[in-house]
Amino acid sequence: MPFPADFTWGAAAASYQIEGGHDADGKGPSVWDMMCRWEGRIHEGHSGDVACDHYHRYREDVALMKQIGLTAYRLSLSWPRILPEGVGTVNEPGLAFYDRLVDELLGAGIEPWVTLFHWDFPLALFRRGGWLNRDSAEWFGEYAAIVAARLGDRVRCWMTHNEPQCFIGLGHGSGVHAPGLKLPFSEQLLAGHHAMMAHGRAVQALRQGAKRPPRIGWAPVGVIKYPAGNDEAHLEAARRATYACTERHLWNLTWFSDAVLKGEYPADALEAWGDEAPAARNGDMALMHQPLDFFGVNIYNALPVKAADNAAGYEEVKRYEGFPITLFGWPIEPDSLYWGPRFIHERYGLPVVVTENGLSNPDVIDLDGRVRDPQRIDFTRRYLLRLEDAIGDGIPVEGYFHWSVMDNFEWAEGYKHRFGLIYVDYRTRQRVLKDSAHWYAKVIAGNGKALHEAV
Ligand code: GCO
Repeated sequence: MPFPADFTWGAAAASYQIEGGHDADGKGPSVWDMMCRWEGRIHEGHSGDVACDHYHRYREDVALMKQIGLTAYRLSLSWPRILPEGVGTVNEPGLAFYDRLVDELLGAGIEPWVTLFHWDFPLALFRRGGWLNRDSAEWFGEYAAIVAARLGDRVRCWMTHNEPQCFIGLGHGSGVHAPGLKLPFSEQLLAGHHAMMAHGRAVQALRQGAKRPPRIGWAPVGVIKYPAGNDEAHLEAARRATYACTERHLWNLTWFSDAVLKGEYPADALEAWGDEAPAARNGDMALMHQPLDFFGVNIYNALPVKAADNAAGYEEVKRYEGFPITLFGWPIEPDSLYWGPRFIHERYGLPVVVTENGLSNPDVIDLDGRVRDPQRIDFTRRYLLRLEDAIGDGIPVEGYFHWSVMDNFEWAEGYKHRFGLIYVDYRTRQRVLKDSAHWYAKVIAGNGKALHEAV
């Protein structure tokens, strides 16, 4: 049975999506608090003001996590809850919340995996230019140092940024996410450049300030291509396509990852994007390029490609009509959890942790009070079986975090989508363990054995 004995079986969530308490106990506003007050930007005017009210109900939530048997929980910290102005004066009650949460998790035998930035950027710093300001690297470093000093005696596993492709591309390009900017490509790349320097500063701060020797990674989107056929030519085509970075957008694997893991931007992108690429000053790339302990990656799907007789050497394959999709419309592609970790490990050499994977499903509480979500069970089973294949083929995969531990605020989509193992009734904030949570509990208890048993 290939899952290693110490495999991490987790679930994930993010501060703005579940906490609520948007102005509780001295918290400052984030760009998401701003965006949610911007008319017409969020589905039906929803906001994360209360969300799952996890800020007040974290004890109940940790108890539910324990019931599922999670060995780890991936949370993110709200930067403006800790530093209302983003820098300067620390909001002690905000920091104390994370203290209590970490203690509660450890008391339940659940290892906290902490993400420093999952998109709730302090509004005060946005007004000073946000990621477009080169000083943002120092701001983020200051925040990371405060967190390391406070939580670093108990937290061992850290991630810096969640999905730079999204908070830059959607936040500063398409404007669909906060802060809602539609900047020219060159400005998006500049913001991303500073965010990667911020990543570097944060890694340094964690290594300097954390008492427990930290294990540090990050959590970008895995933009993955997989071979549409079995032979070597298609495999090589998929590898090339996964590593390619020439199209003028941020939906690629290598632009940010090469910077962080190799200390250079990919040559094909620099050639294709020319003057639009940021002019790195002396030391910028070295700062981004800090040693990491694992490559965390969020993988939901992937795109099939095949070998082709063209300049690129590959082309996308159209999916068949009626191809399975989730409520979000995202294709169900279990192969992504095989090829994603494999191609990432081949390029960057680090052990891989799947920091997010899951689906949006139209779950309801049935008349008898149960939440039956066979689609989530089937989806997760298919994906995890492919992850197991990757491990079987020698790819070091150390953990898997289901997105999400509970239904939550899905950004511009508001509460339309339910990704949770735990159902949340937003009228009452009542929680119900879905059938998938009970099934996942069995998977965890047997270290993956249940994946091979009929559901
Ligand atoms: C992400 C997002 C999550 C989303 C999830 C589903 O990291 O993409 O961080 O916050 O809720 O991916 O879209």
